[in-house]
Amino acid sequence: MTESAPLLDGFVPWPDDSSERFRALGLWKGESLGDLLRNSAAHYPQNLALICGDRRWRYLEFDQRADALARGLRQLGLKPHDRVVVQLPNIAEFYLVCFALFRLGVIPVFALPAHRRTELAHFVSMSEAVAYITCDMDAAFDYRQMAREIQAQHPLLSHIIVQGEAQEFSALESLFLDGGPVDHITHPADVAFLQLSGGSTGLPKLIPRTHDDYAYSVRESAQLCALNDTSVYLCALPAAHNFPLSSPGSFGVFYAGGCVVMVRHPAPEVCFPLIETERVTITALVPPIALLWLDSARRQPHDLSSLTLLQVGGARFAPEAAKRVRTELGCTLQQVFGMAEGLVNYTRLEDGEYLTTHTQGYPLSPYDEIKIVDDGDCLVPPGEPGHLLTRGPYTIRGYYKAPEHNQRSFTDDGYYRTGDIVRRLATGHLIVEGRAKDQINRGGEKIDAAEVENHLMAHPSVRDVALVAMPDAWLGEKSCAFILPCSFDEKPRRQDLLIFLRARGIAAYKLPDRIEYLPQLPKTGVGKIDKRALRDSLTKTGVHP
Ligand code: OOB
Repeated sequence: MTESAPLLDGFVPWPDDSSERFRALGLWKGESLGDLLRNSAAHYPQNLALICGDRRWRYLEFDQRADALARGLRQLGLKPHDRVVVQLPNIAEFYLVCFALFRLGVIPVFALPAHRRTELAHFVSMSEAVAYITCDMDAAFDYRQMAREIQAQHPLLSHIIVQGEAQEFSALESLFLDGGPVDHITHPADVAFLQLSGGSTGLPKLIPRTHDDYAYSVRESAQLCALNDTSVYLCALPAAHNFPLSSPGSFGVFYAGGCVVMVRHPAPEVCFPLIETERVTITALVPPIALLWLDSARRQPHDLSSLTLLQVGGARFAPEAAKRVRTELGCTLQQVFGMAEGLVNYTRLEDGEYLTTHTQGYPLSPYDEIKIVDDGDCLVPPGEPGHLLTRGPYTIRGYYKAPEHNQRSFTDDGYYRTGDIVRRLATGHLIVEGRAKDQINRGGEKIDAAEVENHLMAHPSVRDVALVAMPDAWLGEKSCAFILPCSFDEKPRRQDLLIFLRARGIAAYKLPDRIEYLPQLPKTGVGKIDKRALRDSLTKTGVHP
């Protein structure tokens, strides 16, 4: 640990008095995320830590493999504060890469498997990454080809490391070097990794999470969910997302000495047999997958009795569906309303049925501060809906290298403007009522409307465009693009627009689910596109805003 080394450039730390307070209260313990695995390897060396396909690793072996990879990555030339974009499917190597990088003080930038060329290129350039770690193929997509295209545009990207058939790139398997434990060279107050924000301003921002703050949220979440060394967690959502990573997620399970079972797809056909054979006790899903599980539960032959806790979060879970969890899956439901920027709210295991099915819980930590305010930042009366602002021991004080954006996203006294509209019950539980940010929540996958609009505007036949959310029974929300074509008689065909968007290299979930053409887009009094009128027009018959 190098106490005096400067923290990552571009990171906005907590003010000194807050940091001192969090340390004095014992919330920030001065441990790095690399220690999290090291400690469990010391306490539970022979406990099963990870199951991935045929591979079953005990803690000792897991820890040693992480060290071996750290040595190889160090030999390759990676050094503290270097940034490395990591894009892996749900495979065991994902965690090895995480812990190896944490131990080196190298900073992973977590991309999701669905991200494509333009998004990856943006993460690489924003973080000035020196390396990209990915896999050969997944879901019939060749990540190596994408790596070639990105590297051609980004000469600073010196290393491409591929799990599987590496072709001309460095094979991840070749980077495991035997030797003793790797010393932690990170300062716990420093940035451990960069997460991606859902975004609402055109381009995703990077979220710097420190060892201290993240470890705190992991430990507290593990305790809140009563994890212990017999817990078995099914990681069915993309492993790098904050929910399955830390709420309490895999890291919470590693902290508690339990076992993580990785699965590449959250479909019931894949997950139910694993729940039965591995005696899974807890998992986390987004609402559309939870619905799929509920619909399949009755007609499947597998024994799901080991499952005691189903966490659902990332998007609104309808109370009618929430009520079915206990009866149809036979386990406790926990709603989780969190954000990669920090704050996570949970319904508690001891909450009654109403609170569990109708609310999104309350903050993890008694030191989370929340305010519910009107458009002028004044507190709303108790029980009324308003904008949710928050600050606390694990909520960031600024995005990475984004000073202008930070002016808008944070108050002067450090509260993060979540963009969510919530209401607080007398019990303290929050209900998410809506959203003020220009984002579409497609079953937990966040779509930045401005980002997709920018891509569509690049099409020569599009004069103007607005992307809005439309209700969907399955996903909660889908996206609809309203297009003002340059010539109404020569409208671009829907199929051509989708081909155009795909060719621009963006994740498939961002492609509009529906496209409508209008001779003009409705405007508000100040001349902005009236998205509310467009959204309303979708819920009425016909489209005549
Ligand atoms: C989680 O994190 P992100 O960063 O992908 O998305 C955060 C946003 C929130 O601001 C809110 O708009 C929405 O997703 N959201 C929910 C929700 N959970 C998240 N909206 C309604 N109900 C919920 N339960 O999505 C995330 C991070 C950690 C734990 C869980 C979810």
